[in-house]
Amino acid sequence: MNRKTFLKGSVLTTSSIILAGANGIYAQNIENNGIDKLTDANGNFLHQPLPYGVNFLEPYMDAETLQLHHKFHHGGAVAGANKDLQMIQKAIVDGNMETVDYWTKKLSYHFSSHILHSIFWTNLTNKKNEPTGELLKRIEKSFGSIDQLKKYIAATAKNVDGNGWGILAYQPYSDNITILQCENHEKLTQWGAIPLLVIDVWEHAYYLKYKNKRGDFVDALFNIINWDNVADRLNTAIKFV
Ligand code: MN3
Repeated sequence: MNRKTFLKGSVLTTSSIILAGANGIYAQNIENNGIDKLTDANGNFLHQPLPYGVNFLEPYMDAETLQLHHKFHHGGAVAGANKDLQMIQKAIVDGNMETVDYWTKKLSYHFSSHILHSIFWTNLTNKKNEPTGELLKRIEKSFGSIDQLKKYIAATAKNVDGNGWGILAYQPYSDNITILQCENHEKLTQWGAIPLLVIDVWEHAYYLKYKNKRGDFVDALFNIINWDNVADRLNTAIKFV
């Protein structure tokens, strides 16, 4: 079965799957409607297991950081988002609008964290690969070259004030790829933008191994970016919007 046939067949599945891509094994986590599976049948947020073992991204991302990051930071966001949903439902039932600002902001923060972390794990691999196809075409159109894009998104991530993310997104309203410098998990976005590649620069993402050297961590990440996954995300975004 070639990769195209496999991808076509995979639209029938509803859980995370591992595909053998052109450049090696990589994680594919996009559902048949083009959206990652982040909730269960009742609409409660799901914390999916990592698509690989905790040693998979060594030495660039150490096992201890990956384990703590996924279990407690991502897991905490999922638990938080579920609580926020319950509290909003309770406020509606109770007719209590006093707390609406608080829980709405909390949900935006926690759910955005859940979305970005879910994408982040699939954006990483231990097989070196480079952008191809439509992704490469779009990168060259918008940024000149892959090296220029890497420089731009690296600087964007390194320069986040406090905790946040560097993000490459597809913006359907301009049919273009764009860079975002996200603060926390939910600030400084553009409406409609669909994240393709996300770089977590919260201190919890790197401090155990890289200490205060955020720049070294961001540079190291370029050894483990799963460009096949980024390309799949772009193709899916273009197809489904
Ligand atoms: Mn994080």
